[in-house]
Amino acid sequence: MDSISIALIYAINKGYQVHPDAFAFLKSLDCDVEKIIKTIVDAKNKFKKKSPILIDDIKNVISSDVNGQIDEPVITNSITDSNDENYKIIFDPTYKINSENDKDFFKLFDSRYRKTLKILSIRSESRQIRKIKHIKDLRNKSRFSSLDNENERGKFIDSAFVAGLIMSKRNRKNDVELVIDDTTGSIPVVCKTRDLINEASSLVLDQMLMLEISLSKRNSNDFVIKDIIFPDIPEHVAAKSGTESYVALISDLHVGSKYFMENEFNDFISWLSSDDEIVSKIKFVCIAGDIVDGIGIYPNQDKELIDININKQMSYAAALLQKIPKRMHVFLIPGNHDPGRRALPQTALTDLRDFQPLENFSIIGNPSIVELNKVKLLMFHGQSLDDVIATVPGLSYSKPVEAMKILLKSRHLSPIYGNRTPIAPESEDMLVMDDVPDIFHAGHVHTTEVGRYKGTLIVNSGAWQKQTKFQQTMGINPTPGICILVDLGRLQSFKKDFNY
Ligand code: D5M
Ligand code: FE
Ligand code: ZN
Repeated sequence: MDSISIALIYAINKGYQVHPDAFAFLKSLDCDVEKIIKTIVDAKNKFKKKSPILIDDIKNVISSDVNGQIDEPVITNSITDSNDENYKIIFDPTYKINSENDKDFFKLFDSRYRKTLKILSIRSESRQIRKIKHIKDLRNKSRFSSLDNENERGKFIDSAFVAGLIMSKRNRKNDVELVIDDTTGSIPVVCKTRDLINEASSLVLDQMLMLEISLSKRNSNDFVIKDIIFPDIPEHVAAKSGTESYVALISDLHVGSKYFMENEFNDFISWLSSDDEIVSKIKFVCIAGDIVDGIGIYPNQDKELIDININKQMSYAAALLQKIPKRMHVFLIPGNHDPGRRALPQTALTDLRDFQPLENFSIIGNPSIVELNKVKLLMFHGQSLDDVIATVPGLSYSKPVEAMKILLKSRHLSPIYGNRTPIAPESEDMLVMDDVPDIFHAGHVHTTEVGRYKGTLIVNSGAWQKQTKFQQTMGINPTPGICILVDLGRLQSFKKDFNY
């Protein structure tokens, strides 16, 4: 029996149908189809879903296989006859999420350290990184002048490199003290100059950094920081698709809330079906989470809900979304108001996946990376922006782009652990930004803003919910009812406002 037949029988025995398109797709693949089907069936079992196996399920498994056990075929989707509009799902955490019974964060932070070290390894200084234990040993030897020769002692005292996670930051009268931790130990290090103190103000706890340090000449116990090296994204020329085509970026619908702007949202959907010249060029729509308002998310929310049944909220949202023209491909990720676990990374909204009229949708996890006509787009709801805005001086909810830059600089979507954003103890840190995105799309703060950082277009796509009472008391002034359009050909953006 061939492996496709074995895979099919396996699925059927477990009670799963394979959609005919998915079957045809499987046949076209040159990789371990048994393993793919087994992964999907196991995941569906875990989420207690009896829905048929679809093409998107297969693509998700292929694109999330990091161990390379499945030979990665090229998975592109043509959505027009001319074959020039296509997309790939580069990363979706849904089938990699595995931490349900795990409470151990050691592996997560170890993975963060290792993955970010790999990112730092393109910098020439990284070759000089020494383990913290080694640095401490050298300091002790140096204190007793027992280093082999004066030269070695001088060099060590003058400059050494370490890399690790920032465990604490203390602003003192004349300086800032950081504690940095790698797999061998931790040491306090001090920023003394104005420039370094300034730079240190924008770093956040638990992010990975590389530091150049020297041993203080005055007190041979203290390490002084000479340079802070962020993992950062490199200055780059973003990929452009070559031809003019648009992606529409939106987020934070909050269907079910009294404040959901249904009229404006319906106008947006109708506009997508109009014969506007721009609309004819919109090929993709990205929705960055908070599809519904959920229940029990913030104090006294029930008084602000039209519908206190989450399933009703979801099917109402699906009924609106299915009116998006089928010629557009839609990518949809969950946010902190949507059903499912709150901790990052979040799995795809499986309830929506089973909604048949959404056949032009890729319903994927948070965060996800998609490639649209060669342009790499990172989608993230943006929960961690709360923590970044709360801890970095000078940031505010009205300017989310600055906070999104901090995430790019730290090459992590949610560096701060233990504040408002829950993070799950996965054995791999899927929030490290391995790839440099051409477009970084988030929502959550309900304020639209566009910016650019080192070649990456940064978009916060606002909301479709008017200011809630809660936001009013928090002093948050949203700018809802706006869609951000990005021309994938030139990576230029503009706003389309549906307020009247
Ligand atoms: O978040 C909508 C906006 O409200 C966003 O700017 C964050 C802010 N927000 C949400 N919860 C809180 C709390 N607890 N304190 C301060 N600010 C908050 P959304 O996810 O849509 O509710
Ligand atoms: Fe929201
Ligand atoms: Zn949110």
